[in-house]
Amino acid sequence: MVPSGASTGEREACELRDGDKKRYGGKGVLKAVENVNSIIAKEMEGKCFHSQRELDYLLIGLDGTPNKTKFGANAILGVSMAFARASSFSQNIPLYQYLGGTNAHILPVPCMNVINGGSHADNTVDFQEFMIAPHNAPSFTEAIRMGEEVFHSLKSVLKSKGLSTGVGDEGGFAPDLKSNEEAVEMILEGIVKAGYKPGDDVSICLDPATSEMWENGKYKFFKSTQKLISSDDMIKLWESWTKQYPIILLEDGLAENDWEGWKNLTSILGNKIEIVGDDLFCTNKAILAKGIEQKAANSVLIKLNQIGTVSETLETIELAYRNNYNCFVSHRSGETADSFIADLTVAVNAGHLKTGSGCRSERIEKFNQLMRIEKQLGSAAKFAGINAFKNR
Ligand code: 2PG
Ligand code: MG
Repeated sequence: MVPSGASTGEREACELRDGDKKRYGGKGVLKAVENVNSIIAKEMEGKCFHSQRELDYLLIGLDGTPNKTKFGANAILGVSMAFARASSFSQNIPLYQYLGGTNAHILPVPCMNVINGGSHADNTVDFQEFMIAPHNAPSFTEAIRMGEEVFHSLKSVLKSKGLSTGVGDEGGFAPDLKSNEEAVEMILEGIVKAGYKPGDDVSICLDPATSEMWENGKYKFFKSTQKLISSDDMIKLWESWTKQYPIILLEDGLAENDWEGWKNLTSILGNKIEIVGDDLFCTNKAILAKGIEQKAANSVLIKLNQIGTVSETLETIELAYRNNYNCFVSHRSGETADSFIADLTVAVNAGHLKTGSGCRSERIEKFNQLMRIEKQLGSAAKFAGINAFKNR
């Protein structure tokens, strides 16, 4: 199983779709499946692979293109992840231990996307993701309880104001609001109503996904006011939001092609909050290396399907850690029932992940797997808490 995104970065590995408009509106994946069942299967049958890297680099070599356009990263990643699972079974160790070794023990803060906007919902909110981070908990399992309580108290706040409580792509509510600020204010009300203290117990993380707003060198509020603002003004907006609200993490606060802006943003806010590059880096080691050199961020979003193999994902994570960057593990807006990213998060002790809100089983399954891992690790498990975030 491989996921798929709605707001993809330009430099992501290729997701091969059939393009036959008569089937699934062109989104079919018969070609990718055929690539697995014929070409890739033939190369693998009867062979012995001694490591994940041996298999992944065989696949990368067979494809032979820089962006996996021949087989499709969706074909390659499915095989790569299946191999990881099969290896963990054959070695009789849990997947997180196969991927991360003996030191895998940190349970992440679940950053739960409780209000959806942007390309993930048909509402009036421009920014894509408004997340809560329940960090003041003794364990992951308790953090989930806190998050769920806030999610449901937010529902009652919205309901009391006559707003819609239907959900968007990632399971967050998707009401029509008067402004983007109102989304944060509703969440703060929900946190208080659930009996928690904003900032002390539960903080806010944002992914406005501003590559979607980028138009001719400016940012367009494409769903609300249609207003156009400059990169400098967008940075000023984040400065004022971070003063006003308990925000601890900002992902894609600027667009993937606004590199100068990213450098400015990081010089201004990079010692206060976590600045995560998603579309900016696309989990790509070479692009991340450029970002590190240019001081464009202080954290990288990790999505396996942006790069297309388990090994390359682990290489990007290693590069990040060696350069004092954080890694924020992520689902896609189009998710599957697979919980691979739950194990990956513990494997690399990433300390935080985002995988949706408090509903929709494809999101909840990751939380369930993390609770299973926490139980399995027993006294060796450590909940990351607030320290997982840069500058905390
Ligand atoms: C993002 C992701 C996941 P998508 O922008 O971070 O939340 O969205 O999968 O649509 O790219
Ligand atoms: Mg993003």
